[in-house]
Amino acid sequence: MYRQDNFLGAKEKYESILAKVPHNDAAIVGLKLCNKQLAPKPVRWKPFAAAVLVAALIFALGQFLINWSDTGEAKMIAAKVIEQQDWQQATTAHNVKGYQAFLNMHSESSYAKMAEARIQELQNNAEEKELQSFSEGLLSTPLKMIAVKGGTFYMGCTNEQAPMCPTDLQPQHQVFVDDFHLAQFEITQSQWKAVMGKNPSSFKDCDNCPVENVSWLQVNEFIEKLNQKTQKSYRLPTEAEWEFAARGGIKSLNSLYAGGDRLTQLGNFCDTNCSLPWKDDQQNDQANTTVPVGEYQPNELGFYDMSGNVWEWCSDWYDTQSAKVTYNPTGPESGRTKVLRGGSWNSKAGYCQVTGRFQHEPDKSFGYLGFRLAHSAK
Ligand SMILES: [Ca+2]
Ligand SMILES: [Ca+2]
Repeated sequence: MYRQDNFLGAKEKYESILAKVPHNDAAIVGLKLCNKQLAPKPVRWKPFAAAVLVAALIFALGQFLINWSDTGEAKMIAAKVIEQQDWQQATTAHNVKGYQAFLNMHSESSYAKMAEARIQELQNNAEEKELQSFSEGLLSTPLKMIAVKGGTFYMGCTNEQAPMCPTDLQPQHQVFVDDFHLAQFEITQSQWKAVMGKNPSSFKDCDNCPVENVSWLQVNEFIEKLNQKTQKSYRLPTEAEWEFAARGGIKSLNSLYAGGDRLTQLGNFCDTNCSLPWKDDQQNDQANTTVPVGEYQPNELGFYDMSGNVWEWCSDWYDTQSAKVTYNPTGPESGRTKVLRGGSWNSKAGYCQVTGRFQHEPDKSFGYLGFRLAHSAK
């Protein structure tokens, strides 16, 4: 500022001299010098541009960092936290609506498959609640009917049944059965007596042993009388229903016998105690003839003695198996013999496999033939 004032003062002085003496060379040179010094300074563009560029770069970097934090790892972490919170909410609610809402929001989540499985499980449970097991109290011993949720299965000679696969179990074929009820135990002597009055069994004095020595026709008389008493519609199971239940239904573990692979724990067959020529010399099930129902282990659905004790009449006429896929098959329209399933105290182990089949004319009765009851779900 000081220098500017000096140059202004000098400039006025030189101008004053030149006004009087226009050709004064010293004043002319002095005025030029003053004008040069007083002229506005040009803008220094280079440093300014560099500063602007640096500022812009810093701004851009800031923006990049802000954007990176929004779209990168931070965003992923935030999404995971939300997903975890939503999953926790769904599992706390534990209902179809909650898991469905979770799936709608997080279809790609690692919990998605679990959510789908839980929805399926909840829906199945809801259906099972509608299909209740029940007890028939009119008989001396309550008749417990287990609800069997319907489904699809391969009937006949499936891989695990290889130890005994006669031609009438082949080929395995797909079958669908609807919901139904099946008696937890073979019908006992006391239950038979409560309806029919007499006990036809060969091995008497055992109220809780299965009734045997009953023909298919006699069994149907029993059912008719029971239905009159109870105003229900009991019936024999179809062969497909029987096998589906013996295999454990939708809970099947694909065992050789009903409930497992060790027959001595599951049922009474012709073991070392048996007096018949085909007895098994290696295995001991602790029983010679019939035993009270429910003494061995149950299968996946809670049914007892579907392997062994007494053969069980089914509603079907006997036929060889068909390769066709079938829905609620009921067997041929007519025939000579009726189907029996599951083996008995006098059978080889192989007949006690869940596929074990036998047949008799409907009017025949023997000490190894009994039955259990079925009831349609609707
Ligand atoms: Ca036995
Ligand atoms: Ca049986």
